[in-house]
Amino acid sequence: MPSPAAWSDNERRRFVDHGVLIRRALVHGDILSRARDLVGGWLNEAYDPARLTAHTERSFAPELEEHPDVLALYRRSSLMELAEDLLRPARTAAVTRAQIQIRLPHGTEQPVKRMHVDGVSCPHLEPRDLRTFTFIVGVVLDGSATADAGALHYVPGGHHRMADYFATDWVLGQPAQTPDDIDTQDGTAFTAQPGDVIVMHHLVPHRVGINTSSTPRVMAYFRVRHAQHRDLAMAALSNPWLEYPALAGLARPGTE
Ligand SMILES: O=C(O)CCC(=O)C(=O)O
Repeated sequence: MPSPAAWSDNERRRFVDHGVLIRRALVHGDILSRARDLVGGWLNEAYDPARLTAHTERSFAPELEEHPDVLALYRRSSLMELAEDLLRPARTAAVTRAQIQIRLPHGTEQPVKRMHVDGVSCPHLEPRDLRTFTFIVGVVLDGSATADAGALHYVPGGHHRMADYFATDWVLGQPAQTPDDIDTQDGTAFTAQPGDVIVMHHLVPHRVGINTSSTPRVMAYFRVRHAQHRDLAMAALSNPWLEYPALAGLARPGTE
């Protein structure tokens, strides 16, 4: 049984191969319910439908991004320790804000998100802006039990393909977010219950679709950066293990 705040050798190897790790029911009790109630309250009382596209591109409930009860999902569960463990012996930069993403029940004109890698060629950024990070941690707060209920879909192992793409076919400033062979994939749905957690390498392409259920799917995301990410960001696009000193040796020869 792995320690709740450390990754087992098998999990590390799986992260190197698939770029994704999942821990079920990692966040629970008051930590989960306080954050869920805060976001639920915002959705009922403060959400302005005129801002749907902006919220979908950036974050819902921007007023709550730095709220202690939202940050507690990361800081007061074992997530912060797990995040630090993945980069050890490198240090992580402090995580000071959350992104809240809600997929509203079908019938709302919410834009879908095609396959992309965060912070590169985003529609809401200047093409030459890079807003990358090392990996993302997502916590399900509500909904998302099935694939068509607005689940996050990711391409397992897609970080290898994206690193190759960034090394060979891509230039900073171009509008295309992913190569065609990634863009046309459905991806694997992160079918999950509240409290389940996904840890995903920054280079893993992902998308979200419509939510055909009657319940909003609510997730809180935390972007984790290597302490020197600003200097490493460009090179890390084509070298997935540059920021993970302990994982570089586990990568399969020829995949990077
Ligand atoms: O809604 C989600 O779960 C994912 C959103 C997403 O891919 C993003 O904000 O870049």
